[in-house]
Amino acid sequence: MLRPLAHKPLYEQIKDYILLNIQSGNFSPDSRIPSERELSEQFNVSRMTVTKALHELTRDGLLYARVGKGTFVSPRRIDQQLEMLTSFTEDMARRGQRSASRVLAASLQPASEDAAHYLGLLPGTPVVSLQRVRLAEGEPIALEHCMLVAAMCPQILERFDFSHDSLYEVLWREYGLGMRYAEQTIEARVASEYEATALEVLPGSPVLAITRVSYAEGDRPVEFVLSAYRGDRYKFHAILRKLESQAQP
Ligand code: 16G
Repeated sequence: MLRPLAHKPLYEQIKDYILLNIQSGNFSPDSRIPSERELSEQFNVSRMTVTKALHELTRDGLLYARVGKGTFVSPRRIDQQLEMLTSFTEDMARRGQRSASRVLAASLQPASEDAAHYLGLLPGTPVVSLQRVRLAEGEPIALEHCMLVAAMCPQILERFDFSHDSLYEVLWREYGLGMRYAEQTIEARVASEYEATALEVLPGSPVLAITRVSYAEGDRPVEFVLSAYRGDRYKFHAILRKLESQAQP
């Protein structure tokens, strides 16, 4: 089945074979793929060739290895479009996934320098501080620490249970705060021990650290959020358009 004389190296052809099987659903997420020995016998190539193919697919996050158990297909990454302002609950619902949250902390706190700056408050002004692990199909995806201007949503923590309520829905339905736009930065770093425990990954695993400030009508900042999304489960997707006024290259 492999073509030794083709210009594509044999290990690349094995990669293609595995990728095709993943794309067609033949190798489903979290299922074990054939062992190195099976693949080398099937294609009549050396173990080294197969090892190289599996190593590259693992490095690129498409496969993962479990010591003594074999090589498995990675779960698909959640692809979030960057041009739409959505809530976690909406994002998951659009993908047909069940969302939930573990509330780690919820209280009124004096605004830190940073929170005050982004929310347009004086440091020390009360903010609602809500820390949640966001789950998709029961699996932790992100750790979010959200700070809200307390005066805009009185009694929110007493009235709602954010282990199942959607924050954006409550803000809109109960407080008339519809999010109009948000500004966010995304950077890669490794998970702290605290984040790793909450996300159920090894300390030092990659996360996407996101800082978001969301605004309601009248350019009023409502929330300042610091979050860590699992690097192995999340990717962001953006459509980039050239400005009409921009000259062609
Ligand atoms: C998203 C937002 C977060 C917001 C949350 C509300 C990002 C990076 N963050 O996770 O700022 O607080 O949705 O979700 O997208 P909820 O309405 O489901 O509680």
